[in-house]
Amino acid sequence: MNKYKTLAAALLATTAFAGAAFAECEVTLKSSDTHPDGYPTVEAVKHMGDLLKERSNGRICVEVFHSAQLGEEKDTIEQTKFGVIDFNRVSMGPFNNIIEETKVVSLPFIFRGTDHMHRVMDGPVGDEILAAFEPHGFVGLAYFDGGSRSFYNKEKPITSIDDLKGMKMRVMQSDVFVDMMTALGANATPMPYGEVYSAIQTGVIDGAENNWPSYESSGHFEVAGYYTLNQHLIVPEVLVMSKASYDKLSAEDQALVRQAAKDSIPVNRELWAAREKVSEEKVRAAGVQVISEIDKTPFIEAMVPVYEKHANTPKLQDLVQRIQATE
Ligand code: GTR
Repeated sequence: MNKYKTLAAALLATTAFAGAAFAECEVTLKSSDTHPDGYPTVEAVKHMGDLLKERSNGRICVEVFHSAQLGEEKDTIEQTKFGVIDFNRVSMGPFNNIIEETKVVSLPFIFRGTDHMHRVMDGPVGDEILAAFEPHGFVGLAYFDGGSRSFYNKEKPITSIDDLKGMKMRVMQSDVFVDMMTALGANATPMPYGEVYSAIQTGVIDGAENNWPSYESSGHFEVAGYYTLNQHLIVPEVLVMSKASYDKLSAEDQALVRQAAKDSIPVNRELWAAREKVSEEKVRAAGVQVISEIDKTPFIEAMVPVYEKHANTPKLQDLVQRIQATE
């Protein structure tokens, strides 16, 4: 057998296996994730699928397509809206230009830490933001952890805001993050996650920003070896369902979906906490230079115009105030 025949046989075997795994199910719902198998978000959605299958007596199954097999986040969000994809686990970032409430929890330095983020998202503000997805064709189901995001680049250690001047930095496809980078003096380049590695490698950009697990699993640390722990963003991740797919389920099954999604949160949090440590150790061991001594005050002060521009209605300002007032 030549190489291609072997590959074709392997693919066929995987498909046949997947087919068998879902053969007993009445409905198999598709779920998308940009991250690789084993990543905390991917595993949490698989756990949700297991719960759903068990609680529906094997009727409802979820097939998780990891590693951006169904596309990059912005495109999969479109497909989810139309019910081509049933579930989607994405960052809040790519929703910012669609659902204005998601901008509030994507503002730089809005959360004081992961515990604060949990208290906000587990409470009434989190519920309100989940409900805001519905008029746009999505059912907001659960929030997952995305740690805190920091800058990395291939040129030099960033030790102060001045070092960012003129640097070409990738951001998620959201105006909030474009304006954040501009306010820091950098040149913001919005692009899909899957394009970042080669964009750094070929010099289209100098760097990007992300949490430890993404910096590690994407391999970006191999091409951008300076990581500055400025922690400008704590953006919750969200699991949504297509409203079109949700509406096809009975009320009982809809309740099963909502509960299974909620029950996957503790699994995600536990896996996340462990993965953050493992990823940090891995990139440090690979020789990444980590800059942890950094004064965050100038970064925070530079964000005033970003808040003014994006929290620009009484409703959004009220959300900002309630988040800041949450202990
Ligand atoms: C990751 C996040 C992804 C994606 C990615 C990015 O931390 O988990 O959903 O948004 O960042 O930077 O595009």
